[in-house]
Amino acid sequence: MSQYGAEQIKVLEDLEAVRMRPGMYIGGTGQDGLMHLIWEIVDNAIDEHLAGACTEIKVTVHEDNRITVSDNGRGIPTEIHPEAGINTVELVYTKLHAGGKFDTGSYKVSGGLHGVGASVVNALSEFLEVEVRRNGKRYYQRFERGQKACDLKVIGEASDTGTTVTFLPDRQIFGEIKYDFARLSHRLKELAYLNPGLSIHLDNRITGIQRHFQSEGGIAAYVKELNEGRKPLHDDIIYFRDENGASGFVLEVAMQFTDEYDENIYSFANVINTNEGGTHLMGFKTALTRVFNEYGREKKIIPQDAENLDGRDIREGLTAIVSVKLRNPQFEGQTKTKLGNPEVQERVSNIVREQLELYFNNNPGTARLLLEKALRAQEARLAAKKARQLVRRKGLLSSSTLPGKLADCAEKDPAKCELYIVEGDSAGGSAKQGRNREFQAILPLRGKVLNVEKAALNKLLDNKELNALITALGTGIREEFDIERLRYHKIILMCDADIDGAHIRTLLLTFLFRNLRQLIERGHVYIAKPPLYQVKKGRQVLYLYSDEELKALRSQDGKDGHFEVKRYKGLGEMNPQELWETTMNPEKRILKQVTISDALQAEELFRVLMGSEVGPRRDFILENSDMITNLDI
Ligand code: TSJ
Repeated sequence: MSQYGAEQIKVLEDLEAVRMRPGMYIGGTGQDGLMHLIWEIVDNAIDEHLAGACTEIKVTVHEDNRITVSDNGRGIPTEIHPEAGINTVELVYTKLHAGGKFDTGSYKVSGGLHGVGASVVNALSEFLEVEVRRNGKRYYQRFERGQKACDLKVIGEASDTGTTVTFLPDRQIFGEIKYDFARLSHRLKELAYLNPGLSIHLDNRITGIQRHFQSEGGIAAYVKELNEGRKPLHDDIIYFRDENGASGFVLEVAMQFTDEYDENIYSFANVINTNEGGTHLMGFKTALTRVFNEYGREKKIIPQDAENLDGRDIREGLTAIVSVKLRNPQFEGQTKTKLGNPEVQERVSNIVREQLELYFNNNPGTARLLLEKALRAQEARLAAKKARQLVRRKGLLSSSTLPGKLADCAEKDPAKCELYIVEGDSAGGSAKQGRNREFQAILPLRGKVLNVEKAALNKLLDNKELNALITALGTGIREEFDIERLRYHKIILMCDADIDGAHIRTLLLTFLFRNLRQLIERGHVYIAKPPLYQVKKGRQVLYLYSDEELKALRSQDGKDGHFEVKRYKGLGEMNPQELWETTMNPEKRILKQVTISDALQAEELFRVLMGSEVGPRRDFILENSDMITNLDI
């Protein structure tokens, strides 16, 4: 009894800690935090699938923002937990990190911010209800803001087994609740590819979109989809899987080379996207480089006197997925998305070497083609390097040929300089007048021109607008990219807050992602957030950046509501002074730093928007309906 009391106090303390500092547990209380709540719950169902006990997962977004996640697994054990003295369901929901306690040796998805435990979701939800179907019975328990609202009870009979969880994120913590539907369906689709055979349903009652994700083809099918719209250099997807019975280590690789220049390698550990890479990715890359060079030398495809191929030469145009499953993943890095387990590198490297050698021996035609492509890439890289050295030596790196549209700044130290890329000539004009010309440069890009030509990204290099951008940045692109020559350390995309603006932003991000990726990786790229509303209250002028702020203002000032609200339709409507005040003044402006995962998403959106299939495009537009409502139809 006294032990139970102490246990209860600990639970309340934990709850309090989570509610006091939600960011520590779920990374924030914005979109990211909301997404974490969903993944935390979904991951539990995925774990059940990885344990071989669940084939179907259903996610429902209700009109009132409740989320339901349901699986057909074994059902959370309802028995009294021997150590804790309470039923296991309650344990899972009230004890921090309770997950591992009754782990059965499956591949827990407990990486990074995921795996903080269902109790964290519970603590941050207005309410959370669990239904467990098990032992022929339906059990039910409810919690409110993390605290038990009733004991686990039997509410009926069950003919199947499974777990259903429904929760409503707490508005006290998250404020207005707005899910990122594009992200939600992207990740569920990814999970379906990473777990072949698993059936995942998404029923979004807010948008009215229902989707079913299921792939028998797994990551090979994923690579195929990623390469849609590109020209593959070989028809087949190179695929292999290796499972080690003793350690339970699983490696899966799917890859295909295209005639593009960029490399797209996605790596996963226990189905978590390891954005920052890690030992599995290192192992893959070193093996790839080694096999290409060894095979190329052996077959005399690489000339005797030629340098070894560099990894970058080989990976040009490669789309690949490297997925590992292991028992004790260590996640490191800034966003906990880098796999740290040291033993993994050699394991992966050995398997990839063996399998790729096998593939090359069985497909000598493809092997030769890929090696010749890599040799051409090497040639181009070496030529570019030589040209650059030549130019350097001659001291011809002056900015004499900067584009005419660029209004450059006075400051010469790149670390202090900012480049605003502005949609449209009229907004560009206001920005030029409103800026601080000491350190802010303006490059207006005509959105229409970009939009017309967006169908063929390769052709973008012939596009005048983008050429001006490349010249202004100073770094060159792809193989010639040289970060040392970057002329501005902040590159700020300033687009209208409507769907056209979103289009252009997507296009620009995709362009940067494919051609100047380091700019994003190193955190040089930002998105400016212009205000949506101007509010005049007598002499006072306020700028509001979201509908929530407007709503808050209206409810606050409801009574003396004597104000004029103006909705900005675009940047062009702001005069130079306003633009400076709201969007360019470093003291007041809101900038969002673009992460590589933003860019990845933009890349995918781009493919969806430009792709040949109409269905996904329509779904995307519906899933981003908050942008649509901003349109003046
Ligand atoms: F954690 C949770 F509550 F958030 C949650 C758990 C949410 C959802 C949607 C599903 C689940 C969940 C848990 N689905 N299936 C399970 N399975 C178990 O907890 C379980 C069942 C049986 C055994 C066993 O050893 O017999 C072990 C486990 C871990």
